[in-house]
Amino acid sequence: QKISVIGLPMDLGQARRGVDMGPSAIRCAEIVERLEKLNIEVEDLGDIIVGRPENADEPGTNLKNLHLVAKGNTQLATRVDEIIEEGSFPLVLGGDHSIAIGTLAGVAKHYKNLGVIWYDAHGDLNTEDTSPSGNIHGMPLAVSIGIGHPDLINIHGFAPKVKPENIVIIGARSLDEGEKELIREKGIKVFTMHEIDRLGMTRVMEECMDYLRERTDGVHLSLDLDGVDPADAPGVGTPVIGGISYRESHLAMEMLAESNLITSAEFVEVNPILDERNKTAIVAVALMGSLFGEKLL
Ligand code: DIR
Ligand code: MN
Ligand code: MN
Ligand code: MN
Repeated sequence: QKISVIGLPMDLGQARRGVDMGPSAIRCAEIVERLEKLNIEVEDLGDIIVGRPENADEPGTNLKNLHLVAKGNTQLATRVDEIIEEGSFPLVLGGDHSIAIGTLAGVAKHYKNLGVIWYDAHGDLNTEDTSPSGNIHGMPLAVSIGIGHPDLINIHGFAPKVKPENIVIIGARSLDEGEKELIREKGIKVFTMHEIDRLGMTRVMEECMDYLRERTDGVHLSLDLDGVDPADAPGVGTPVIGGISYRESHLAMEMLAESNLITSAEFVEVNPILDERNKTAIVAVALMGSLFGEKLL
């Protein structure tokens, strides 16, 4: 199968500038070459152009940069939709995690029961009312289940994109109060760091995949590099200690590769300005290699 790489170099969903250079850093770490070595056909569609904000505050909302975030995601949804239409696998490079709004909009059109693996230190389940920051990168999962600003939830012309019971969050260790309530209310499945410590990554992934296999007809992997421990992935805007190790992440990706469950993926929040010699992009590319079937022997 063919993989189509597309970047959305947007940093407007959060407060740390520089994550718009994520797609470039990931290409510098040779994502295309890495996947081609696996005898996969890869096309790089380049990046979507994002405008610059004229002023950060938008009238009538405390969502930061709402207009431009919605615009970038609307374009991304169309491109991702086209990629799947052509029978290719969309691999989306961020950008901050707000870009998952567009990815999921484009992907979800093609599935009745899309599953989502949300690999992240955070829940990204905030709304305008519960968000402590006003940053849209803390909201994309809520938006995808149809909760949030109409300009975001209706992107690509339908809502919701995903059913709450088709979502699995892995690696959570920083959840806001409103997010915890939503998780309980909607019955979203979460493997926090506690479960990863207690059960081990192997069992967590087995349970995750068993859960999704019986209820979904496609699974999107949304991997926020801050899910990985900051010792291994320091180049992120909102690092949280006590995360998933590089080895555990590598194992998780290899298990996903073996399962053949994943039908689309995105890697987000790589910020080269905050990084150490592009380490986080290199980790992202290594994880993508494993996800697409790389093996040592
Ligand atoms: C926080 C941070 N929960 C917020 N979220 C992050 O601003 O909503 N998500 N960093 O990845
Ligand atoms: Mn996130
Ligand atoms: Mn995060
Ligand atoms: Mn390995």
